[in-house]
Amino acid sequence: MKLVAATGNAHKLREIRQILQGYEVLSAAEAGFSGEIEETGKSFLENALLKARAVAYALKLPALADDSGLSVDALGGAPGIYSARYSGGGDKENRALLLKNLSGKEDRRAHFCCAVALVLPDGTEYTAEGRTFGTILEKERGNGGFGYDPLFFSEDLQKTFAEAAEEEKNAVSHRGRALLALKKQL
Ligand code: ITT
Repeated sequence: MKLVAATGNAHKLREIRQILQGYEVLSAAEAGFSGEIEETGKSFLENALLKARAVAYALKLPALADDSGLSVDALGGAPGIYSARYSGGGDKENRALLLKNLSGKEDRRAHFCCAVALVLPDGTEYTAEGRTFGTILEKERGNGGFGYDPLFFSEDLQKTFAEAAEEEKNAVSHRGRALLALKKQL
């Protein structure tokens, strides 16, 4: 099956391609999509659907979107759906703000959430969600991954996602679990 990944995030695209081996996954740019999609949804699922629909209908090809983020217990679930835009800067600034907002807090529990949506040009929609649990360290560890990975100590792996090999992360990650659940429906 050929599908377009409705994402502008190159790290996500790389993980989606590794997880969905056997599928031909084109980037939105490769498929000729250059539009901007405003993420106005109130949940991961709403935003994933919004992105997948925009690309599927514009290109008339099956489109897969991922909306994801980090929820920190002691911060009432923040940054949540605003994870990418948390600090107004990039990944590094987002991690610095997270550490600042958690300074002095004992409860470091957190989880990543991922909603995926696959929309076909005829309007058929498939969705799935995945989660993965861990804690937020006080200092970064590891050079792999992206986003909050160097601070996220995975309960499953007993190391940070940035210290894990790509296949190790994908086997337990929110994205890996969401895409596996989606694949089962196809
Ligand atoms: P697209 O909307 O174009 O797909 P985006 O990066 O804006 O790209 P989101 O709105 O879904 O995507 O925001 C996801 C953010 O959540 C991402 O930028 C990271 O900060 C964080 N995040 C999601 N999955 C992650 C992962 O596996 N590891 C680390 N951080 C992650």
